[in-house]
Amino acid sequence: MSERLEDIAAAMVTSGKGILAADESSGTIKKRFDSINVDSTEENRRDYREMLFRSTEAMSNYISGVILFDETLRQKAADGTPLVEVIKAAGAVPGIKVDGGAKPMAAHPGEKITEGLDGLRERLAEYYGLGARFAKWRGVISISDDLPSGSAVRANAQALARYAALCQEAGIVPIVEPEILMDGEPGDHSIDRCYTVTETVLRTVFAELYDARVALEGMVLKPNMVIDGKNTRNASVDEVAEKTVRCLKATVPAAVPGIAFLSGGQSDEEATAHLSAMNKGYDLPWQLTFSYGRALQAACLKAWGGKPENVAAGQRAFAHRARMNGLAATGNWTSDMEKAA
Ligand code: 5MM
Repeated sequence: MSERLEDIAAAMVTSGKGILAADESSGTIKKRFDSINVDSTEENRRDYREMLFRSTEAMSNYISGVILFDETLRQKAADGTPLVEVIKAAGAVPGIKVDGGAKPMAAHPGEKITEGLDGLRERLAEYYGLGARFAKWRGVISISDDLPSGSAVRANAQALARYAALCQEAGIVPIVEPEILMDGEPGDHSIDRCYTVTETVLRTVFAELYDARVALEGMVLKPNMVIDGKNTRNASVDEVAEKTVRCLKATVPAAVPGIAFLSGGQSDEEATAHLSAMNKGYDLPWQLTFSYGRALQAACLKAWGGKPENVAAGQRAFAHRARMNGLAATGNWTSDMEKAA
């Protein structure tokens, strides 16, 4: 693989493939394992992720890159092969989550600011040495009638831009992830409120990226879709697709090679249907694909249940979701394919 930022970014958004977000931090993976009554030990986390990365059919056909948590980037498979090598052998690019998590923002009740810039230059150099060729930083934006505040949007956008510039300096492609929460509290916002907030946030993020001298050709954007809140969800697939595409076209420069959505708490099938509708119905200046965590892993996690004898079933579930989303990334998914499977 070539080491130019543009080439790495292009590989991450190859047509018909998308990114597996497997970068759950210790707290989040524990929550996921709690849901299937499995202890979150280092070995169980390794076994689970090894199962995903060794799903050859899914990985080599539909997954362009994998976002890892620090522990996983350093971990070895049961047979001693570094997990990074397992990912590379499947033809996918290894990536690393480098943010230090979203923390309560002082004097801003209900809002968060992502930490982790101190020492980032040194960490990026180490991660490059360990094989990471892209990174991810997530800014979290609350949404309600009154939120977000302008200062929380600006602070998060500036942190994303400073992170992105440091990544590019290190030869690493930054995934820039400003997430407007669909499943936060109160979760009763309309799709039009989500449109307004997403537009403001993306405008602010791209202004900060420009000021920070980030090369747009060497980054990938990971946004939320324009969608109503978890307690008001009823916008149709077509409405979500139309409003999301309109919002992105109004805010994301065509120099950005690709946009890879987060799933944000949508059901597996919703996340797939929305992506497919966007790719099918619109002429787009960038590649539009997925960078799902929950919407790629939920079925697999359940099928596995922490039992070695269920590894094949877990891999089948993951392969199915990966294939459905790979088809959605070219607008070729239909709901009949879910039933047939
Ligand atoms: C996999 O979850 C990622 C990391 O979460 P924490 O740092 O909170 O543990 C998360 O950033 C994820 O990459 C994106 O939100 C996309 O995942 P979903 O589940 O929303 O598709």
